[in-house]
Amino acid sequence: MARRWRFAGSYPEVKLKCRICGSKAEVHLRSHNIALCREDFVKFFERRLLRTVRRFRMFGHQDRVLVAVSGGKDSLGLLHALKKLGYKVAGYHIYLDIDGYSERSLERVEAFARMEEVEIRVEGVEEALGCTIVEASEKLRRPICSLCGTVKRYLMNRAAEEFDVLATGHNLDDEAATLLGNLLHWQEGYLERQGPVLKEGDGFRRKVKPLSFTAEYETAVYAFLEGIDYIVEECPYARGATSIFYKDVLGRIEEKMPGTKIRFLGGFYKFRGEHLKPMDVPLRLCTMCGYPTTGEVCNFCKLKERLNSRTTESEQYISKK
Ligand code: Q46
Ligand code: ZN
Repeated sequence: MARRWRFAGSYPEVKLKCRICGSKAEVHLRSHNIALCREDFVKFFERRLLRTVRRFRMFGHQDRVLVAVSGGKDSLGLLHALKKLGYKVAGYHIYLDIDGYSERSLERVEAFARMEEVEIRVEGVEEALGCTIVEASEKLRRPICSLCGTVKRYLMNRAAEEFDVLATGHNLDDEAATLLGNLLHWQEGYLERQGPVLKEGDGFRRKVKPLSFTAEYETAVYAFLEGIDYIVEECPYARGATSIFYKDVLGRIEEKMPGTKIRFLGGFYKFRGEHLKPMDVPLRLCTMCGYPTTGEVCNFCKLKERLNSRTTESEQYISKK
């Protein structure tokens, strides 16, 4: 679903001046109660990103950071900004093979890699799983997004092995919507783990979300101003997702009370740091692939096994006929 982003300049009645330099403002950030010109907005965006990285000790200039990129504004904007700020970055894209959406995403990712001269590794789900996500969902009659989540998590963790940190483009709107969902359903385990940093350990690399305090509107404006050609459409399976409903609800609250999202999430992180301790779940190595897991076999290998047994069952059925 394509969204339209509003710039202050698109309202003839709004004559705002940049808080920093006094020239004509083009970006109005109601949640921060400031208006900025293009150049100062870009600086503001990058400064806050840097502050978030440092405040949560996400990584340093000596670390190699793998940025997971979908082809959208958040992840490409993050990779671009981190590179500009002098971090050692590379991108990682998972080709999902979904309708025409995946081709269009890959085109954007490849064009970005050429233009920015940054390495972006591409991995296809089909090679890793033996079939596409859509085929897996049809064969196992399971919701596509839950399979997709399992596969993406596994592949990302595996790809991050050669790096120090794995960064994703989750923004303030994503994180606030996740928090709302976790609170509404009182998902204690998820609440304990929801944060801008997931510590490394037992074979997993540290996972970080440097855009946790940056609104989706701001990443869209940044990507536009920095000339990033990103994919605007969302995955067709995202339509009707509960997370989008939560984002809309929070968006309406934000309209009435600017700054609510940032206070909601920031307040939770503070509370979590003081009162919630994520439980230490002992991990062992998957007996099939050797990757860390809580059980004997990891979810990805279980999925592969189920798909293989389905294929064998249908082959037997056909050969009997
Ligand atoms: S989970 Fe579902 Fe997303 Fe995968 S199938 Fe598309 S909407 S891409 S974040
Ligand atoms: Zn495994």
